[in-house]
Amino acid sequence: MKDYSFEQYRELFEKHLLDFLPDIDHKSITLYESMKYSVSAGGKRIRPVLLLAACDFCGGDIEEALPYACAIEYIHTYSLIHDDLPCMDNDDLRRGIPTNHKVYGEAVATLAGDGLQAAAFEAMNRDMLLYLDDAEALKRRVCASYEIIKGSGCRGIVAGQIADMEAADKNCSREMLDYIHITKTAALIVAAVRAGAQLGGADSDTLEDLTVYAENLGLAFQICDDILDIVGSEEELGKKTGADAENKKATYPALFGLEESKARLEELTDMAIDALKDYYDNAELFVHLAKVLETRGN
Ligand code: GRG
Repeated sequence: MKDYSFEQYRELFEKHLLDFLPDIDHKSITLYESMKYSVSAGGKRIRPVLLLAACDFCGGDIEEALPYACAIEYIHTYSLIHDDLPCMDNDDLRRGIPTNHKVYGEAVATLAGDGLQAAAFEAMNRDMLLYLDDAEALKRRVCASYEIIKGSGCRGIVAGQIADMEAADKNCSREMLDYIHITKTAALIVAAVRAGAQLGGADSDTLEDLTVYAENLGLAFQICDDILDIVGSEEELGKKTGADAENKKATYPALFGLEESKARLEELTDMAIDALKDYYDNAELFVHLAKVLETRGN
């Protein structure tokens, strides 16, 4: 077990960030440049780090998990590119730089998102092809890729995106808001943790505990994001603030106010940490990450 810090997993990940973007001949260079532009723009890299850390935590080889870590970051980045498009949230700034469509135009940005999603599937499938003769290793990889694809699809971020759009400027129930948060945000965080755990060969109890951790972390993450949209700054976040209110988005602070949102953030953080209490110091990174997140929103 490497038992790295967040920064060490992140550093390893960054070295391989572009490894799984397909070789593209010069005729498609604009597409490649635009994919690379958004992937290389930074971001916290929470999903790939969680994937690598969960793999490590469960006894797996993190080098072998890199195609899946890249895949989940490619999918996350594609979702940000598409979310920023004029037909969606129409944002100009992301990760501290102009959004993809501001630089490359809407059509190329749409294709860059499509290309990144396909690159994610390609990275995972190419890796699986190497293990056709090793049933156990192949099974872990198929399970990991299933988690990632499920989180990125119609039971994950795509469902969340449409629910988020449809709830704007309407009365939204707590149940609907939870559904939006679970699909739009928690699904890919749960996918990262579960995919890493599957790659590491987790037993069913550990997989369940990590899932409870990730579900609570995912919800906390979105509430924190919504709080920061009100109290954070553009420089700190690398994106425009106040956008939720402007777009009349259904958010936790909009429905319940800032104080109740902070209390819910604390409650979810405690539940996330509590899910891993039996693992003591071995779960330090996961506990630390939950606490850092909570502090950002408070
Ligand atoms: C377009 C299919 C599709 C989905 C879009 C990602 C998304 C769904 C919408 C973006 C808006 C938003 C607030 C989504 C919730 C998830 C979230 C908090 C994304 C931002 O993730 P970070 O903070 O971003 O990890 P970085 O840039 O650090 O990677």
